[in-house]
Amino acid sequence: MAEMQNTEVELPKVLIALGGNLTSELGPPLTTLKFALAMIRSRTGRLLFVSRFFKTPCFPVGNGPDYINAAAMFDFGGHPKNLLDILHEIEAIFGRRRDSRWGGRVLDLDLLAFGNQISPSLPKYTKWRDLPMSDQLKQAPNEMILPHPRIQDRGFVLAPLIDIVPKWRHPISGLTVIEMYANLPDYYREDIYPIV
Ligand code: PH2
Ligand code: MG
Ligand code: MG
Repeated sequence: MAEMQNTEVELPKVLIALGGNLTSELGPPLTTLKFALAMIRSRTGRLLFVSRFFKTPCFPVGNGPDYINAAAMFDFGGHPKNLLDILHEIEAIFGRRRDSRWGGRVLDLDLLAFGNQISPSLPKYTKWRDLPMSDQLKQAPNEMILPHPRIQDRGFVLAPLIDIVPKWRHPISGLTVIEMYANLPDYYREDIYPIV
């Protein structure tokens, strides 16, 4: 009889970013984010590694109140699109309206990475990653792009990631979270503080 194979399948590791800067029906952003994490845990059935919660200046500066940002990691057995649907449903439950691009929001759940998956293709990923800042305000992809094209550009995403996966490597650049954070211009790291 053939040797039994080890049937334990390693599930893809998922990284998500959480953010909010407006009060929801539940309360201030910190309260909303904590509830959202509990819902993600119950909807995905997975144990989350969760960062501290950081107070971060609104980007672009002057566009609204400070944000609370956090990051989480877990493994997930479904398709990335299933997870994106779950994240969008949770945003909707908390009253998020998906209208204005960089306006304030009660809850923003961004899928940053799904294992090392590149989606829908490397050229499309590269196109969005390299979109000039002036166009980022006007254009948004209408399909899921993985990894999230802005990971390396945002202190408010990288600071929480340092808490949970400092050595995680970007699937395309190969840079670690620490290296991406170090590469940011100083002003993108300013005034980012853990609050709890
Ligand atoms: N999200 C945005 C726009 N600006 N600024 C901060 N500090 N944190 C965010 O999460 C954030 C933002 C759009 O998703
Ligand atoms: Mg976002
Ligand atoms: Mg979003």
